[in-house]
Amino acid sequence: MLDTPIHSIPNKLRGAAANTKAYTVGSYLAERLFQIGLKHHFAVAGDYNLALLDQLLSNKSMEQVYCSNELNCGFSAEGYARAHGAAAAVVTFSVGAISAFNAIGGAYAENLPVILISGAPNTNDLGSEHLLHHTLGTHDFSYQLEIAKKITCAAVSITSASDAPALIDHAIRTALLEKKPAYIEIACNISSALCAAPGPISAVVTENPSDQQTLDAAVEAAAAFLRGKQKPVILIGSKLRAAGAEKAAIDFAEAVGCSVTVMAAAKSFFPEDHPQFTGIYWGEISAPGAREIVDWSDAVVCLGTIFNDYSTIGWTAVPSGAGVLTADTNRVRFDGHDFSRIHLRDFLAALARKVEKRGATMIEYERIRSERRPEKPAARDAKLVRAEIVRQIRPLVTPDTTIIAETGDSWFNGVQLSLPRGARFEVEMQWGHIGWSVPATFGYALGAPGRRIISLIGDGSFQLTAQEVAQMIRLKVPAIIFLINNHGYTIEVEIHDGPYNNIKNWDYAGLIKAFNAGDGHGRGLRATTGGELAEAIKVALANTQGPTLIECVIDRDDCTAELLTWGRRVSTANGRAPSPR
Ligand code: DPX
Ligand code: MG
Repeated sequence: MLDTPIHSIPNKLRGAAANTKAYTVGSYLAERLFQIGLKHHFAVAGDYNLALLDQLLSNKSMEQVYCSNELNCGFSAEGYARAHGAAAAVVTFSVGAISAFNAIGGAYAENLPVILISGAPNTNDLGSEHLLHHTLGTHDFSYQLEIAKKITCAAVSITSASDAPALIDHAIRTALLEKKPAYIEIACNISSALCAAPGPISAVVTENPSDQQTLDAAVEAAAAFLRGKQKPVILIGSKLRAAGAEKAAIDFAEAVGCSVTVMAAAKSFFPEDHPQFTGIYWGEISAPGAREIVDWSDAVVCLGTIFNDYSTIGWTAVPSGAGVLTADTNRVRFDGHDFSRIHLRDFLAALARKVEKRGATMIEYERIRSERRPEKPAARDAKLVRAEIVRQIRPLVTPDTTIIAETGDSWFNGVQLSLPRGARFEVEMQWGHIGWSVPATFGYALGAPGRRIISLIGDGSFQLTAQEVAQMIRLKVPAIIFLINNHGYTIEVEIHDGPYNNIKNWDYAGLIKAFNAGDGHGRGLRATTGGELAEAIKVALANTQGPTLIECVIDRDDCTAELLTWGRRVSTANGRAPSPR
């Protein structure tokens, strides 16, 4: 999260509610979204939400941004939340919301506070004999709320203007505190009804403090635990950002003085130019030295880590045993202890003041570290290969760059890029929805204007959500999209091959002309050699008026070595026989 993340905006800057103004349910919601720092909300129109969209438009401090479909709308908001701390998406009932639910599941898995707002049936139709369009064709309209309850941290249905302020505040507050999505359904005849004015925003954004006694006990016990260890290492996980603990993790790491390894899903959450950064830890496919440092350590301090089948390479790399200390957003566990109701950043800040230096893993790492060998440029007219694409992208990564890496070999290509201080890296590794990166790029770019956005995406993934490039053209978003056309689902080929991994080829570069439709400034270029790629990159860097998509054509089996190793292990894990009951 960049620039002005929600949790760091001082209350006085969040906009005071103008109590003299008359508020409707919709303008109340708009005011709250603005007060929590949103400058945009994403939307797809439908008759159940039109009156609500009008109300949201009445707030001139926020821009309404339109998406091509509701899945993309949800993922655009998800990308915006990554850049900006929170986001909102507005959709119509069922046909819209149920598509958006997929992205909301993603926001849940990725710990991002995305507020999904759905228009809903007129209150006069509830409990009546009326059948309504965009519903299952029964008299029960509650199914959408019931589904939403499963995939959000708070789901409310607003059928009365007088209840609206409390319900809206509850949903937004819970999302911000838990860093999870929330759902607000508003009956279409209620959004323009008058309601109370918003009170102070502090009621929505103020966190509960850590429990001081628990914090003291946890820090005492953790300091004693670390005192008994010679070779601790820190492992950074993707929940660190949601916990707002990135800075606290740096201070803690410097106090301990040990090696710091970072999980792939958390790349960029600890600076890669920091002297204690020891590389990406991903079991067998770790950066050189990182795996050894974790394996040889006698304590692994896991900060916001998520160990799933992918991040552990089919359960082959799970730190376990008495040497593991797990510190999560609100909970710390290790060696017979389990403390809750303490914020990770409070825990790290207090522990940093208590720990003794333990630099053995740094000494060890200095002995075994190997510098990456500079890659040789390919001949300008040689057929394009994957390694040459990565080589040419490296110098584009500046401190103000964000790399957005799609599920597929793009994960492994992206992980290979070194990040200067300030550069960010976004992946959706827990949810892993192919196609996420196109709308997420759109949303991220709006949430972080001024940053250079470089997206890496495979051909198969692009086919799911390609339309959102048209919205980037509409809003003149100058993202650079490297579309790796390897003619299929290569990652799936490596996990388990079959005819289902072949896809219909598209003229990806040519598609941009169709999206421009005469008045856009998107550029679409195809590179089949290193020389063509270098020329295309020059065009992309010069295009400030819209996105540039560079279709990089490579062989179907030209992938990273990491993908091959990872794919074999994941395939073995997937293929385990059922255990006897
Ligand atoms: C699937 C995946 O072309 O990337 O580098 O060629 O693998 P690579 P592509 O974008 O292909 C992606 C493809 C089909 N995963 O290899 S990762 C299964 C899947 C998923 N999400 C959704 N459906 C299927 N991850 C929505
Ligand atoms: Mg592919």
